Amino acid sequence: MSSVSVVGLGAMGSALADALLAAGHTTTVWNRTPAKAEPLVERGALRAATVTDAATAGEVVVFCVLGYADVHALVDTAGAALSGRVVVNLTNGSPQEARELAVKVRALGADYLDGGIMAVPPMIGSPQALVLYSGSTASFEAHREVLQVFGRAVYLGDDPGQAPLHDLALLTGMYGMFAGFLQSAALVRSAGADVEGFTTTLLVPWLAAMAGGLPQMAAEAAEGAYPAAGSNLAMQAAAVDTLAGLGRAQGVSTELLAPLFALMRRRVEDGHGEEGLAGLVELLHRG
Ligand code: FVH
Repeated sequence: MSSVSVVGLGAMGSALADALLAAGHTTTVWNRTPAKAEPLVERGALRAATVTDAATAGEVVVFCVLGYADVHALVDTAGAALSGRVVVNLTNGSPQEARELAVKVRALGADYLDGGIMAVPPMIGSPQALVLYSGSTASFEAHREVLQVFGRAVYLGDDPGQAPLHDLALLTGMYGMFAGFLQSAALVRSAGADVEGFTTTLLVPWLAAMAGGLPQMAAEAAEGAYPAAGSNLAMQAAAVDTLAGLGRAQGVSTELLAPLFALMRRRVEDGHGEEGLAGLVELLHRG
């Protein structure tokens, strides 16, 4: 069992501390607004009076606050008390912010791991929760058991920026899926049809089937070569004109997917109509 401190007891920090307590780890907690520590103390957590005390108490010090500016201020306050500790920062931010914080933490004599939580607070501690880590390999290996308390722990290498980069890339994929759902739900509702039935019996299985093609598209994007497997881009670009037309006819805005359709047309105009859809990566990232 390890001694772990959790700094920041919002919805997520409280869930993390709860999971540590449930797993039997000695858990010290600190929050700017002290009252939020109460329920955790009642369940067996130790209360730190200051963030410096929290840093002193834990071999592993987890930060989960609103933003990086807050983490910087807290790390500055704890200062030398972090020496010899492993700082695990689970606050959302950018790859660059993670790298800059890692430099500051290492200068204090601590190790740094950045983490991206792919879960909402009620999922923490369940097999459905995924947490991405990057930074110190030795610290990830040494504290793997603690980190697995939060959910499936996936390590992405020693560059601290990799966890936030992959976190943001996963969120990007998720929002793309939500965009498709919102547009199709609006279309179905505009026709007076059953949105819930459509979603459950048709859309979810359809998206699952289409997701099966993503590994092949990923291989093409990695290679930079886009052979069309049945559905070339010229055909798809023509079909999206029909989609946009249906939206207009039904009084449904087409603004959500319009940028994607514009990219498809541009790629065809650039002479890549015989290729597959994954070729749009070339317009988004000019390597
Ligand atoms: N909740 C979620 O679904 C997502 C899942 C993915 C990861 N995010 C990120 O986790 C960070 C914390 O999110 P949270 O849900 O715990 O957020 P809140 O419930 O709003 O709690 C915020 C805590 O941050 C403390 N805090 C804010 N500013 C400061 C500061 N200047 N100094 C010290 N602490 C600060 C706040 O303290 P208080 O207001 O209670 O005094 C809360 O403990 C976040 O990066 C998400 O993006 C969550």
